[in-house]
Amino acid sequence: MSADPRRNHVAAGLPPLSVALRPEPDPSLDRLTGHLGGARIWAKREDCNSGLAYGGNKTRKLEYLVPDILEQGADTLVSIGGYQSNHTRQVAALAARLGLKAVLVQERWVDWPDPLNDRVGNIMLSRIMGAEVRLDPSGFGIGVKGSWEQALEDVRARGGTPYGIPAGASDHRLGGLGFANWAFEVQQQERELGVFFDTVVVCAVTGSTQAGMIAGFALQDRPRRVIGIDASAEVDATRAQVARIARGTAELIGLGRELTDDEITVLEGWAGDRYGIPVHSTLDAIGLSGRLEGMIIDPVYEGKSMAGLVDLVTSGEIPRGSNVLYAHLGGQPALNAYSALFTA
Ligand code: 5PA
Repeated sequence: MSADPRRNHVAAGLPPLSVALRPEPDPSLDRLTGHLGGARIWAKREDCNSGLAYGGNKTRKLEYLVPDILEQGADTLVSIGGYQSNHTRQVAALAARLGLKAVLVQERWVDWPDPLNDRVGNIMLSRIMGAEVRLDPSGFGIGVKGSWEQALEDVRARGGTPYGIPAGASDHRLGGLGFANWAFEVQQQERELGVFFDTVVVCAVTGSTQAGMIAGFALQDRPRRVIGIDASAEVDATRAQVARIARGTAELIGLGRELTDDEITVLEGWAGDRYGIPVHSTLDAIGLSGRLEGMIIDPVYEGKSMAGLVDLVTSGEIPRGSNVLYAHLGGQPALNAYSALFTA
């Protein structure tokens, strides 16, 4: 047995840092289902999946990076996102929990006029947790950024050992594993609930959330649709990234066959023109979830994927007899940077 209890966890085949809360909230969204009058809607609530700084989809992804972080003897996690990145907030929380430092490059991904955009919500939480926050004027982009490479270099130059975590923990060999495991958790919940979710709706931006799900579900016997809703307004880049990460994750978990193109569905139509800027359908979806279910969703990600779900269910594209699982991936702290939207 290692002196480090997290390593023993890994040896026992458990996530190295188990931060998930169980049992989860009641997954049925009956009032929303009744209102839309079509398929039955359920939600798996990643917004309340952890006690670690409000949780969210990054909590699951990062759990699976911990062995590698420890193995490499890193002392500083280095990551990147927008000012209101949920991901970097989770990196700050993980660093705090592991006793490491965090350097976060926070770029101006969204041209949003709220004057407290770089002060409240996620970025404030990261500062509270002790992260070094570097504001950078660069715009949105999910690729590797020079500012992030510079931050890694700076940590090395001051004698530290950085561990680089790309945007959304996605373009990382292990980035899809958290949600591949999610697919098996869903299967377990289905047994308990006596239901089969034939359709899953999930927001996609850096891609490893949907990609992990696709790979995980592909290992199961019964096929289902995993519909990604692009929230980046750059659907081709999103789709390519989801496909690449899904294939890499499938190989890692031993699928033993190549994923086909029709297993990778990323739809556009609800992102508006730009990442991070809500449109009418986003605000309608936020209002519907709040008023009918007391379920809070944000204007950057979940408001857009919920708008997609509403349209797909209303139009019958997801048919009436379906059980559709909405993956609520968190993100509410960013609402604080969008207060101007909700004054009435
Ligand atoms: C994010 C991402 P993927 O990036 O894995 O596709 O997930 C999209 C997504 N919902 C959906 C919420 C609440 C999210 O935070 N957020 C990023 C961030 O920096 O926070 C990676 C972009």
